[in-house]
Amino acid sequence: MSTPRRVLVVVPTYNERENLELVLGRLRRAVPDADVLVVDDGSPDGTGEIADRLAAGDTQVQVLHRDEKLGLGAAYLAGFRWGLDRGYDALVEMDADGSHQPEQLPLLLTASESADLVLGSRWVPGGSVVNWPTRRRLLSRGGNTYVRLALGLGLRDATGGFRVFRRETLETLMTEIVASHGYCFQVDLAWRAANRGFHVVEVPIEFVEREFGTSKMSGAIVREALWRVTVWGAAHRLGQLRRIAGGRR
Ligand SMILES: Nc1nc2c(ncn2[C@@H]2O[C@H](COP(=O)(O)OP(=O)(O)O)[C@@H](O)[C@H]2O)c(=O)[nH]1
Ligand SMILES: [Mg+2]
Repeated sequence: MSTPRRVLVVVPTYNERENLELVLGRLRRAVPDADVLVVDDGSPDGTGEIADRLAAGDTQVQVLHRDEKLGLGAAYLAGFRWGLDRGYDALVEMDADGSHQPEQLPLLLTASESADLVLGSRWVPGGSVVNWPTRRRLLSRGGNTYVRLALGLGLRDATGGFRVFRRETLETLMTEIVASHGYCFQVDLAWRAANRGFHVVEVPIEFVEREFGTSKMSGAIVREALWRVTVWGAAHRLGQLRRIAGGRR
């Protein structure tokens, strides 16, 4: 690609006091040209103030404060809107807890030069997970298998959140209302992108479980993902049946 792309890394935070400065430091060293937007949902532990301090010392770091915890999906949509309005060419999703290693982002960005959406993938050859308890490993593998079977989606890791979207991909996907609040937002966008015929590529990553702070994954988040994927899957299969019955295929 000849003209340099403007890249925005959107980093959602909720109670990431011990992690944010560390991970932003790594990110700024690994991809110095990229701008960063921290989207904080009013973290009670003061993460928002830490983000403000970091932004005050670095013109490439900005902060979007939201009043309350409205979920990962809503935080990302707000961050994407912010980035699209400011003309960024590529928008990146990355966790604030160090699980997504900023040093691997250049590989994802390179892949995104010839793809509409790049997924950092734990479950393709070369991908891995470090220090995850068996419960989380099973949840991720099981969740991804269910997504593949229910939706007929040929992706190995549709639930991950280390991604690069080309601007045009998001512009299209965001013309529809994205209703998912929790982590199922990730499946939602990957599924919509694939359905729309966008070129989706998986790049192996090493996912490292956080050292500090706690996960915000909850039973409610898993339940939302389960029922939404089931409903999408049923609608998808019904559509296929209708097409067969209508003799169009
Ligand atoms: N702004 C915002 N960030 C969130 C919310 N829920 C989770 N996060 C952030 O999303 C990222 C992934 O969350 P995490 O709890 O590590 O999930 P896990 O890796 O699946 O255990 C982290 O950077 C969290 O701080 C939310 O409701 N709002
Ligand atoms: Mg995490």
